Amino acid sequence: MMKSEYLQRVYSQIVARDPGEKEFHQAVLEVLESLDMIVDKHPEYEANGIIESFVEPERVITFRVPWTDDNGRVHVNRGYRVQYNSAIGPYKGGLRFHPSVNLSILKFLGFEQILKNSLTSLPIGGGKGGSDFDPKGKSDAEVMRFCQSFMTELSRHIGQFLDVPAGDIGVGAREIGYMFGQYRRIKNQYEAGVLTGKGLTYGGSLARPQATGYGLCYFTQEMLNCMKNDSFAGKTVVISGAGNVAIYANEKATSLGAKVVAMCDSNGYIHDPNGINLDVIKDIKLVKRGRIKEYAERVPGSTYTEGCSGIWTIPCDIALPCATQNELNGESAKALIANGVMAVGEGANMPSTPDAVKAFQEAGVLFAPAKAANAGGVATSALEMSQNSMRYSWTFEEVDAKLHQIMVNIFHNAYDASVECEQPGNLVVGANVAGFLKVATAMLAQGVI
Ligand code: NDP
Ligand code: 2IT
Repeated sequence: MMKSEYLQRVYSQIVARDPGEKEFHQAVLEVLESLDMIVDKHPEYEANGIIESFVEPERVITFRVPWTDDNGRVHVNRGYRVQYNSAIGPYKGGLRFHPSVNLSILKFLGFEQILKNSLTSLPIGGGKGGSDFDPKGKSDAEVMRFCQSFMTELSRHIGQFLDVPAGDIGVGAREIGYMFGQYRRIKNQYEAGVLTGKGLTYGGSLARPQATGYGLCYFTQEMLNCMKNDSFAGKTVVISGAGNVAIYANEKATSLGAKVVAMCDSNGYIHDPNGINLDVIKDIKLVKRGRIKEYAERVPGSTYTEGCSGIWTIPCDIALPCATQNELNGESAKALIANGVMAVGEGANMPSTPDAVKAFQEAGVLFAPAKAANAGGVATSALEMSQNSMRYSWTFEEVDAKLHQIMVNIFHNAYDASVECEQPGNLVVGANVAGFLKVATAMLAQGVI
């Protein structure tokens, strides 16, 4: 808990106002604990209600999403967009389609997105949205009808200068394509910069699909290099998830000389001591939209285990949780530490529970928090917006080089802020403080709005 009475009061207020939003409370508490290091030096925050404004979304939109399945049955899902903070740029952040989606999850994601987007150094505010729609087992035509219905309502609330959604869990190139088509039809204008993660033929950026996973590895590599004079070369890596972030984290870690021995989906995990054959994973997940279990049937020497948490009992040097929030708890952290893990890089948003983070920090494990380590995806989304504005496109190498430089800069900004807060190497504090200072300065400059 925070020492500052001001921060305690703000935290008590959000818990009282939004009881039951446990993921949101968790994300806010971590940030306020970090701000405890600086808030006394900035009396202007309290005088101007900056932290109260910072934790309260500028706008929350919820709406009905009716759609018809292939048998003619009508389903009604709930759609959301949390427009959290636009002090430094238009709201920016992904859309998540998953049955677990609720306001608490989207508020935690939108809140973290403000700080993440600030860390990228690019002019983007924070937002998040999605639906409790489950794309699993749906036909392409069903997904298309859902996306069209979702965008029919969302289109009133977004725009290239207002709010720019992208992908997240359950939303990839297919969904972005259907949503862009519907937006273009409704608006009768080609507004490429309204969504990012688009296909290459209609305004997408090269390297955006790879960006989150690659960026995670660039950040982790810089952290290993600067804090332990080490690298990915020769290391054993465990990656949870088998989606967009996990697949490209595997690709980059492998190209940096590591061996990735385990991955998972929400049903279970595979262990391949010889190093995972990523072509097989891509075929199962990206081409066939199948289950990871199939890997063990196709690759001799590998095994499949039902259930996810056991993945963290596999010995590794580097762990990259890339599936979902709170997937790595205190017990899993202890297992990783007992097996000698040296670094953890968060590809997913808030994948480690607070007790897991504490355990890693107390054990001296290098810890790269999500809002810094996975910022490469949204940073490259902002580069997609730049290319759309210029009506131009950069080569893969140009985008990748910018992404690499952005991740290196984020590491150093977070590290330097941790030193200024007298907690050198605590990148949780460093990322929260560095991300916050820019947003707070922009909010102060713009008055009480
Ligand atoms: P995808 O939908 O492509 O993949 C998600 C993966 O995580 C799947 O393998 C999925 O398994 C697994 N997963 C999802 N929910 C659970 C669960 N409850 N338990 C176990 N496994 C689960 O999503 P992304 O790769 O895009 O996103 C992964 C994480 O990265 C999320 O936390 C997201 O917020 C974060 N992120 C994404 C960015 C992006 O650009 N896409 C940018 C920054 C962060 P299954 O298929 O069985 O559901
Ligand atoms: O969590 C995230 O940063 C994302 N899902 C990417 C958001 C974006 O706008 O590219």
